[in-house]
Amino acid sequence: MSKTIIVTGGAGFIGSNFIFYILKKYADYRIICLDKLTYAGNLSTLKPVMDNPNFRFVKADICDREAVYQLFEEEHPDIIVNFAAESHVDRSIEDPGIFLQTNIMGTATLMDACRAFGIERYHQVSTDEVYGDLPLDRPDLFFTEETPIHTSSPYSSSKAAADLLVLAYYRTYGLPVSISRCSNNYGPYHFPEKLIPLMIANALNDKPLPVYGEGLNVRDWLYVEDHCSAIDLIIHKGRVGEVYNVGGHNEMKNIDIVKIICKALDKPESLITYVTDRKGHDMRYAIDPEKIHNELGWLPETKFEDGIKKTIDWYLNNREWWEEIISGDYQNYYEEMY
Ligand code: NAD
Ligand code: TDX
Repeated sequence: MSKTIIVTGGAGFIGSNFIFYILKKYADYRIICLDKLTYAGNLSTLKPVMDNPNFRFVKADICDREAVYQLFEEEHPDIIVNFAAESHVDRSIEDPGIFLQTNIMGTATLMDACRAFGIERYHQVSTDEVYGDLPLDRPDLFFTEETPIHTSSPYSSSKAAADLLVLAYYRTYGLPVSISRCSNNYGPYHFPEKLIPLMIANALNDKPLPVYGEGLNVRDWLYVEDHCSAIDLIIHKGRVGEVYNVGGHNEMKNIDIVKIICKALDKPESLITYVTDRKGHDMRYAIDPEKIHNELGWLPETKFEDGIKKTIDWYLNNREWWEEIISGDYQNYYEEMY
C-alpha cells in the first residue's frame, strides 16, 4: 500500500541514504524531505532523486511550527522519520545552544504536528551515545535497550532529552512512536568533519591525520545501508512505544581505522598526528543488537572490509562533492579545531 513519508534531515548523511533506499525499494511511496540545509545539509546530495515524481524537497527548520504544520496540512503524511539534528560532538562542545534547539525543540515541534494531524508512526533516529560509554577493560559489556541513559556530551544529552520526550508523548498522548539507537555509521555522503571521511579527504590531500588522544577509543561501525534497512523494518513492523538498538558487532579502535585508510590509499602512516583529546571523550561504544535481530529478523549485510572499500571508492569517485564542502566555511571550522 502506498505511503507518504516525511524524512527530516534528508539532505544530510544518513537521511539521504535512507531516501535513496526507500525510493528504490517502494515504487509507490512518496517521500518529502524537510531540511533546513545547515552547514551539514547539501542539496547536491539529493541530485539523484530530484527529478523523481515521488520525491519533493522542502527547505524548512523543524523548529518552525508554522512551516511544519503547513507541510502536514499539504501532504497528510503517514510516517515521519526524524533524522534532522545537529550531529557533531565536537561542535556541541564548542557551542551547545543550537543542539538543544534543533535536537530537543525540533523533535517536540514535529511530534506536536503528529498529534494535531494524526499519523501512523513517528520514528526518532537516535544514537548509542545516549548510553554514555563502556570501559576498555570490560569487553563483555554491551549497551542493551535497558542500559541507563548516561550521557557525556551536550550532543548526546540533547539526543537523550529528545528520546525521553518521544517516550513521554507515547505514554501521555498515545502517539505511535518508535526509537532506534544506532552505532557509528559510515558510507557515501558522510560529512568530512567526521572521522572516516575526514581521514580519507586529508590523506588524499597529503595533509596530517589528526587522531585524538592516543587513538585507542573504540567505536562500533555500521555501513549506512544497514542502518537504513533497520529503520525500514522498525517503521513497518516494529512495536509502537519501543526502543531498538542497531549495531553490527564491529568494534574498532580509531587508530586502526586510520591505518586501514592509509593502507587503502597507499599513504604513509607518518601522516598520522596525535592531537589534544576531545573533552569528555567517550572510550568505547558497543551495541547489543539482539532485540532487533530476534523480533524483526534484522542483520547487517555489509562486512567492514567491503563497506570501507566501497566508501573509499565513493570518495575517490566523487571528489567534487567533498572538495566543494571543504573549500567553503568548513576551512574556518577546520583551522579553529585543529
Ligand atoms: P548530518 O549532520 O549529516 O545531517 C543532518 C541533517 O539535518 C542536515 O541535512 C541538516 O541540514 C539537517 N538539519 C539540521 N538542523 C535542522 C533543522 N533545525 N531543521 C531541519 N533540518 C535540519 O547527520 P547524520 O550523521 O546524517 O545523522 C542523522 C541522524 O542520525 C541524527 O539525528 C543523528 O543524531 C543520528 N545518528 C547518527 C549517527 C552517525 O554515525 N552519523 C549514528 C547514530 C545516530
Ligand atoms: O579528527 C578526528 N580525530 C579523531 O580521533 C575526529 C573528527 C574524530 N576522532 C575520534 C573521536 C571519536 O572517538 O574518532 C571517533 C569518531 O569520531 P566522530 O566521527 O566525530 O564520531 P562520534 O563522536 O563517535 O559520533 C558519531 O557517532 C554517533 C556521530 O557523529 C554521531 O552523530 C552519532 O550519534
